[in-house]
Amino acid sequence: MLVTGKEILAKAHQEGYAVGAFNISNMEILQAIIAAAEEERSPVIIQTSEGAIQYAGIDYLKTMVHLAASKASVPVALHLDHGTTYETIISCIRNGYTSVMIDGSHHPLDENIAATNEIIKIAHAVGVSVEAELGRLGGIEDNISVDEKDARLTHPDEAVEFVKATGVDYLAIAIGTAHGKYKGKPELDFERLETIKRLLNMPIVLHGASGVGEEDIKKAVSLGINKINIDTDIRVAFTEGVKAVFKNKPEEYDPRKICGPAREDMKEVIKGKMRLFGCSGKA
Ligand code: TD3
Ligand code: ZN
Repeated sequence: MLVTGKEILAKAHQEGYAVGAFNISNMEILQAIIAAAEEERSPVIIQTSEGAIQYAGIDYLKTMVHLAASKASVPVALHLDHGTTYETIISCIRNGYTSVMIDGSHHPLDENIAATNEIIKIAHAVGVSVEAELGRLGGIEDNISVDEKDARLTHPDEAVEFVKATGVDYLAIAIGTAHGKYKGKPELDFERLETIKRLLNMPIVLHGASGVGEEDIKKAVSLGINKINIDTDIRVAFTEGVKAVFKNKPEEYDPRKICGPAREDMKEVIKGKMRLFGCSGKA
């Protein structure tokens, strides 16, 4: 069934686990995620970036996800990931997304608050949940100073001010993860997470979670992360699956035989994430 992001994440916050938010850009990825959620009896968040909307078309994506959600026996939310333009966000609300992210993290605090509030007023009027982001993702490189680190990562006092001024439903914070493949090992600032969770006492979101070690993910969940965004690990599973098909049979030309095995591989990766995040059995 299709539900709001707030409904899924309020329960995760109360009970102390995280729900996977997986990016889709085609049918096979969506089917892999839904099958994994069904098999794990897990709630799930399906998200599309602005790039995915440009690639597949919002009509295709929303229709596929609405169909999948209506057939699914587990809670499914449809979320806009990293919404940056007013037009895209409003278009998602009109197209039946149940959650949107307004990413004003590159703006100064006051502008981020203003942009977030503009979206919240509209989204909440029609029962759509809102995620915002504070701090800058990108990870901590070896040559970065402590001061620079502190400037990038989410400041706990600013987080309190931001949430008070906006009433956002869940907040994405920067604690040392980065989008895409990691060059070095990510160093997560768990103390910062612990402080922010204690001060805010609301659902907290972790971006750039592909490639983060299992122990670090478990610790982040135990300290209050409730939504975990995964894209790269699924892309890699898809690509490796397709490569394996061609390695065995270079002359293969049936898309079903190329994408089918990759869909199975993605499903297994996603099931593993659900067990790790603690959302298995929570549907
Ligand atoms: O918002 N996203 C997905 C889009 C980022 C493109 O990689 C994430 O936070 C997931 O990040 P990752 O590192 O899993 O791709
Ligand atoms: Zn992200």
